[in-house]
Amino acid sequence: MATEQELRSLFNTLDSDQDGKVSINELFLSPGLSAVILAETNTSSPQALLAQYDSDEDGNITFEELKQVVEKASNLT
Ligand SMILES: [Ca+2]
Ligand SMILES: [Ca+2]
Repeated sequence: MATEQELRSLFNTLDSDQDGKVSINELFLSPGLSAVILAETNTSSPQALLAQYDSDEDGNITFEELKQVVEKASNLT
């Protein structure tokens, strides 16, 4: 379960270069944090996570994309 605030905080931590997008490299560089997201969304790998989150397929996850997936998973309270 996650609130939008928690999600934002998680996103900011994942976005280590602070460009407003989480790339696949940033997911790999943050294994502990990506594990939290993996648990929230029932995906099995950073690649699967990116494929699921990246709705416009530009190779990066924006906060809006992250939020949409968590909302779909009904984990956003
Ligand atoms: Ca980034
Ligand atoms: Ca995207």
